[in-house]
Amino acid sequence: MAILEQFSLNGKVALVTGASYGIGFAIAKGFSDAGATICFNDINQELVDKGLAAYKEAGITAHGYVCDVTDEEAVKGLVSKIEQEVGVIDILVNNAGIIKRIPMCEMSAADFRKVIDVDLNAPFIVAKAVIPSMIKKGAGKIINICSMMSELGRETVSAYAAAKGGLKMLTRNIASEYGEYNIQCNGIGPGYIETPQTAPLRERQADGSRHPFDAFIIAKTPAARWGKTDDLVGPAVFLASEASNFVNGHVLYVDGGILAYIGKQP
Ligand code: NAP
Ligand code: GCO
Repeated sequence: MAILEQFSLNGKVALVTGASYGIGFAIAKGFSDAGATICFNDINQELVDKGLAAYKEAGITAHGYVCDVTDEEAVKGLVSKIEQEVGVIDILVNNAGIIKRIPMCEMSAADFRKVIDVDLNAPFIVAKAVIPSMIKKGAGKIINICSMMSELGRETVSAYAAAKGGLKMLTRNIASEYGEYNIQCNGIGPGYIETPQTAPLRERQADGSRHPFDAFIIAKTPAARWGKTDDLVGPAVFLASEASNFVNGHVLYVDGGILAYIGKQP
């Protein structure tokens, strides 16, 4: 197969969760540019409508569904609807996620559980729903959106770090358990990316100066900038395509070098 053909997603059906905007939307758009048919879900009709309008504006006919990824019955219904209306899901991206920035000793167990539910239990639930058809088809790609917090800790994100660290291990376990069926499960670990999720960390100060966390991230990142959602598209297409057929259980960090760097010397 010619080298560029290996990266083609022609004829593939992709489901990207929580992909009305942000990282999920950028990845889905990249998949469509590479030839895939796009299915996405989001938590409510308003977000799905917003997503459908954004895909339409980008010239993409996407299939949008309302589905809470923490609800196992709803996820089973979503997957069987997509199989009937569009086809068997060849590529799953577990992108939907939430974060709660609360110091650990002030965080309720209910809030901790909520983050684990969306960021760790849900990828398990959605992967479990798509794997049987992938096995029957003899191929499948699962990409879990991990984080810097799959490797690093920081103040206020205990639940998120626990979930994303767990997601890294779920990725390795899916690869271990289903690799023999030609299913590849890998992670993408984005660095600090400009999306609404990180907007509070980039808010300008009253005097117009950078938010201290914003300045901290620029100093911590060898690329000296925040990532853009488009920075994740090439890596995602690679992990969704036949070019990565022998890459399994890997987390590809797309972080401008953060994990390689000890930080600026004083
Ligand atoms: P985001 O706000 O996390 O977008 C995720 C989408 O998932 C939103 O549309 C959200 O809806 C939806 N969602 C939340 N709970 C859901 C549920 N139970 N069922 C279905 N959909 C649900 O924005 P993002 O920054 O693009 O993040 C995407 C993924 O990348 C997340 O997993 C995040 O943790 C991860 N990530 C982000 C960064 C970054 O710097 N931005 C870095 C590393 C990893 P709502 O709008 O209602 O919340
Ligand atoms: C935070 C951020 C991060 C990023 C991302 C890093 O508060 O530290 O929100 O967790 O969103 O996941 O990779």
